[in-house]
Amino acid sequence: MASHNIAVIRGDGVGVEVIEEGLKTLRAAGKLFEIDWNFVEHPWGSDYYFRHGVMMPADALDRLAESDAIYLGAVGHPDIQDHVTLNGLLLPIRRTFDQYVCERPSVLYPGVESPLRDKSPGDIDMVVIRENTEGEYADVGGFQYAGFAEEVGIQAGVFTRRGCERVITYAFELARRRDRKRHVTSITKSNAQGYGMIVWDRAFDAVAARYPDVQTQSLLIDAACMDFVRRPESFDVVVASNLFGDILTDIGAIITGSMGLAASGNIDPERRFPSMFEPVHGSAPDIVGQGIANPMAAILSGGMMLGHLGHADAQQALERAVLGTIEAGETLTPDLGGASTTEAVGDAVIERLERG
Ligand code: GGG
Repeated sequence: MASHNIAVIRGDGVGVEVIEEGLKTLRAAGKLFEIDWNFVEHPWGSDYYFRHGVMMPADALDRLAESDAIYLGAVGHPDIQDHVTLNGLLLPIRRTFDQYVCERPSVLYPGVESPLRDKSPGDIDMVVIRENTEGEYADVGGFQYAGFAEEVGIQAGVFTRRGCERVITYAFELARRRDRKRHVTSITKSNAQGYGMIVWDRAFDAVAARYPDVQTQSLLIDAACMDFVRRPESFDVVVASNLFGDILTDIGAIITGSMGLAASGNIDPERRFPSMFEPVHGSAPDIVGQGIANPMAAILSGGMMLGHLGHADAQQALERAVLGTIEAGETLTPDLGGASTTEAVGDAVIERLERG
């Protein structure tokens, strides 16, 4: 029997609610596929911040380092500025554990209606690979005359050739593994950002030359936003910087029906450190406590964690159970047009999983 230590950070808002369902489904998958889970819960996030003035304790990263993977809900609270929650928890984890790949699939599943006209299941099936440790999210910059009328904020984007090449290489390997269109799109803005994005473009060209069997295109971020809406079927694997990837994956989530279906993995491909799996959505304070958040993104993120830990069969079974629940259309949360609760959706997925 395989055994895994998983650090669980439910975090804030609906993160707490959807992770409950994610854990339920992982336990059910564990029974079916002989996986012994040791879930270690860490009560970090905004409530912890209100009590201690920090999002997580000083030794948090050391404690997380002992785990095989991290399962995260969401961070964000209306009474705390978002840069505090992000820089206090999410970003240090991604950087410390060199989770330089953020893998975010966008798939239009059968039974889900896209807001785009004439898009059928299968028409949209892409994966955005977001650079996750540098770029526009680099913690480099500063203020001068902070708080005064003359205040200045400098925000540097950091694009290293090594950082760009390694994430782009991951995208090409994924295009080969998917073996769908064998196509990689690079997202750039080197017409306006003539340093960092030039390094990105050079890295892309250098990596592409090593993969003659993979077709490529390079799109400016503005054109890419347009094409995600206009012809999403043209994409297979998309590789983008930290900020561009973040923006594109919200579009990817919404054209495939709901933020509540968008799963993600923050991955250290070299497996030196724990990778972290989380729904793309945030803490959704507008619906917290109502029991109506869609847990499917958290469940599918748990599925990605299963795959990462070597349980492809369990991942596929869990995905089939989620897709079956969507297609049946009986137990869905309001974002997908249903009237069911978060808990009922978790139960429905488990029932299907156990039925096989
Ligand atoms: N579950 C993910 C989450 O809480 N996201 C909050 C957020 O704002 N993330 C920004 C980012 O991933 O860059």
